[in-house]
Amino acid sequence: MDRVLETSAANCHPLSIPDYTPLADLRALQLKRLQIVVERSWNKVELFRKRMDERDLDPGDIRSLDDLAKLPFTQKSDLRDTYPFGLFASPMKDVVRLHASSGTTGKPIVVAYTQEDVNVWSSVLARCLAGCGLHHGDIIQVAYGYGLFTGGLGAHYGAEKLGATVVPASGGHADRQVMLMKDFGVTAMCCTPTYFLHLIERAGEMGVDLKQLAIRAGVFGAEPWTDSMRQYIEKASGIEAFDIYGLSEIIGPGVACECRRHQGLHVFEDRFYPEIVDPATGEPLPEGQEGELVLTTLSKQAMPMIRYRTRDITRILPGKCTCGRTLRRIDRIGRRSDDMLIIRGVNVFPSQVETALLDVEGTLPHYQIVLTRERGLDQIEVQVEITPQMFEDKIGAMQEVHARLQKALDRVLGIRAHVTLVEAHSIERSEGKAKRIIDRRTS
Ligand code: DLL
Repeated sequence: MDRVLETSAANCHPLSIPDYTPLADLRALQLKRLQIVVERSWNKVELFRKRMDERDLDPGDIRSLDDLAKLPFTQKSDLRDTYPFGLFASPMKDVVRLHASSGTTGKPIVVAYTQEDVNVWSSVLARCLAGCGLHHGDIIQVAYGYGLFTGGLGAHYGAEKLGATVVPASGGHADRQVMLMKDFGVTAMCCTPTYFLHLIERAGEMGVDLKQLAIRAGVFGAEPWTDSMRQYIEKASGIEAFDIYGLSEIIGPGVACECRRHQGLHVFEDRFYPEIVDPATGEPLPEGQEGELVLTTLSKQAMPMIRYRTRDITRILPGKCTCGRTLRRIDRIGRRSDDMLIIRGVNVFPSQVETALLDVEGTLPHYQIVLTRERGLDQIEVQVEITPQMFEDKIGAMQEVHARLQKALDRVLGIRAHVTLVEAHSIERSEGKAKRIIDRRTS
């Protein structure tokens, strides 16, 4: 297994050289690109120009990176309101690709790429994969969905750019995924963390020991997952698991990714400028403080995004990563500002549930949170799968797991959740983003 850690631009993959740009040069590059993208948006995107006019601003007002804070935010509703092509800054004849992300309601949001945008996307993805220790000669299976979702094609083009061999498996067909992994000598997997959990399980049932296969890395993202989940995956499969972050509005996967030091996710900030703001007021927050991630695309042509409110909660980690990259790092994204459940006045996040349950032995990382309302009062039930051994064991062992889980949840949640232990496999497996919350409350 390749455990050599790169420490400087001198021995990194050629595509990763921008990761090590000296800070002063990086800031100068960011400002130059910011000025160009603001000018472009002002010229080409009606909504942006209108908002700039309302603030009495024009592109010439952006003289430093701090001036970014003067600019108006963009949010998901802006994409919905201008559906499908209202925020494009390039004519359709220059758009080579469209993707779309389905929201919870109504129409999807549509995003566009010029050829240059696709090239940039491929190279940031290649930089992600290189940072995970992958290179020419690796065989990378892409089990993110191919299609309008950005995961599949994004990872595919990045892996090709890296010079690796791509296995474009797309999502689904777990048995076939395991077979491909084994027969093709796959060395890395790109999929959602919950889908990989499913593959670990299927491999076990098929009598395939992942630890005996060539696979050594997994590049997992598109949904929140915890460090406890990483430990579970690494222990069960013998691979090194990496967190990759991104969103369609900005480019897709490849906005930020962990390196082999696993000390946060490096933001490819020569392309995407990160800010953290107070989710309630929109005021910028200092480094180290947790808040909402706001991103500005510094070189996107077809659909630039200025100060896009991601709703994802994280912080910029202070200090430098020991890998030598100068790119700032964000903390793992555990939650969104809009996935917070308020149960009887108490804020509850699914990630708290995940951490609590994975700490209790005998449970499996498959769970669901079911919300109901009884006589006007919200109830929360956490359904957790337990290992088959535990299920077959004496009642006493199950009661003990139940008690430990109840205690762990009481501690993190601050309200009483009803714990239900369920048999392995009874919770539906995801092929993409897992559905953790079943809301049966009727208002
Ligand atoms: O999920 C892009 C992607 C594909 C990222 C493959 C990583 C790997 P969307 O469907 O637009 O795009 O969803 C974006 O997913 O705002 C986050 O809330 C969440 N998300 C993505 N990656 C992570 C992650 C893709 N590593 C939304 N950790 C984002 C936590 C993530 N949440």
